Amino acid sequence: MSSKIKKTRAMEILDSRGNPTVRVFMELEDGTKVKSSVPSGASTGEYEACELRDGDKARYGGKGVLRAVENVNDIIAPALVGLDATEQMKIDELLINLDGTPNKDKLGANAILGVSMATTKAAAASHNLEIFEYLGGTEANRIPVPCMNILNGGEHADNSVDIQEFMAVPFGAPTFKEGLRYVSETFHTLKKLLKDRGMATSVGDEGGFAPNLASNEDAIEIIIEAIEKSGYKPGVDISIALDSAATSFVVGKAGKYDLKWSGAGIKTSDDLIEMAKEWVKKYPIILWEDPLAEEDWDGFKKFTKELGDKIEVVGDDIFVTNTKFIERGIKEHTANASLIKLNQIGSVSETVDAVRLCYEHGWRAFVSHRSGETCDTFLADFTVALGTGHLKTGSSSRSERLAKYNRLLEIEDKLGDRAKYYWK
Ligand code: 2PG
Ligand code: MG
Repeated sequence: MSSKIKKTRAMEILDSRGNPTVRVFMELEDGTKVKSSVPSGASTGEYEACELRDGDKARYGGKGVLRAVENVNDIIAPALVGLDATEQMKIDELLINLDGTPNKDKLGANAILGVSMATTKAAAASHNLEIFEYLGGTEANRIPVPCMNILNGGEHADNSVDIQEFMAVPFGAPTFKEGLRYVSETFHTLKKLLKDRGMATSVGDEGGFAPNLASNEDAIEIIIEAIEKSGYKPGVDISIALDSAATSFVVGKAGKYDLKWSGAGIKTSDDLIEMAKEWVKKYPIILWEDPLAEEDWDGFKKFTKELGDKIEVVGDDIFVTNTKFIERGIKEHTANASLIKLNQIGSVSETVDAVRLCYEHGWRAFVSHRSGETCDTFLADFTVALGTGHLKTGSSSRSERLAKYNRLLEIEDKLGDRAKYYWK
C-alpha cells in the first residue's frame, strides 16, 4: 500500500475566538485520512508570514478565509496528487514555490501550513506511528515543561494589566503529569484568591484570569501567593515566566512605550530594563518573552546583556520563527532563545529549521500555541519530536488549550519509563 497523496481538500471552520480559519483534509492511496486546523494570533509580529483573509466585509467582518480555502482546493491539491506524504521537505518546498512570494502572500500561510501539517500527520498515520515518533524518531522522549498562562493582560484581555502573559512554570516537578497538576492547582487557588478579593474570575483568550489589578507587579504577587497557598515553593517547584508582548504597547519610534492598560504611562526601553532587573531580583522569574518590541533590537540586546545570564530571554515578534531574523539575533546577541510558532513561518520544514538553528547556537526554542486556536493537537507532538523542553499552550481552562496538555499526558503515558522531564 502506498503513502502517495490521493486527495487534499480544505474548508473554512471557526477558531476559539469564533473567527474563521482553515481546516485541511488529506487522503492517501492506502486509505489513510487525516485533518489539520490552523491557529491564528492577535498580537502578531509585523514580519509574520501572511495570514490570508478575504477582506469581504459582508462575511465575518472581512475575516473569512475562503480565498485560502480555494487556494488549497484549486492550486495546491492538484499539484500534490501522487506525491509521497513522507517527502515532507519536498512537499513544503513545492508549496513555497507554488506561492512564490517571500511571505506566502499569494496562497496564504494559513493555506500552506494546513497542508504541511496534514502531510506530516498523514505520513505518520500511514506508517502506523504517532506524530511525535514519526517526526522525532526513537530519541523523542522529552516531555516539555508546561508554561501555563494563568493570568492574561494586554491584547488578550480587557483589563488593567499591560503584560500579556503571566505563566506558572512547574520546572521542579518530577514528571509532566505532576507538573501539570502543580500549575492546574495553582490556577484554581488563584481563582479563589481573586474571588475572595471581589475580583473578576472571567478568563482571557488563552484561558487565564483577567482581573483588574492595581499594577503589573500585583499580578506577580498574587500568583506567588497562589503558588504558596497551593502548597508549592516559588522558585523551587514553580517559577514564573512572562510575555510582555511589548510590541503591543509601543508608541511612535522604537524605544518608547505606553503602559496604557495599567495607566503607568510612557516608559523608555531603559525604564523597562530597570524594572525587569528589579523584578528578576525580587521574584522567581525564569523566562521573559518580548520584554521589548520587535523593532527595538538595541533595547533587546541591552536587556539580554543585563539579564541573559540569569533568565531565558525569548524573542517572539522580533524573530517571527524566521531563520533570517534568528540568525541576526544570534550574531548580535539579541536574546538567548526564540519563540517557535508554526504559523508565523507557515510550514513544518521551515519551523524545524528554526528550531535546529537555535540548537546549533546554544539557544533554546520555546514552542507556542496562538491566542486563536482549535482543538488540533499537532503542537504537542511537534514539541516532543523536537525535544524543546518547554512549551506554552495556555491555561487550565478552555478545551482548545487543554487539548494540547491532555495530548502530552497521553504521550508521557505511552512512553512510560522512557519519558524524560527536566527544564534544561
Ligand atoms: C504570543 C502569542 C501566544 P498571539 O504573543 O506569544 O501566546 O499571542 O497568538 O496573539 O500572538
Ligand atoms: Mg509572545
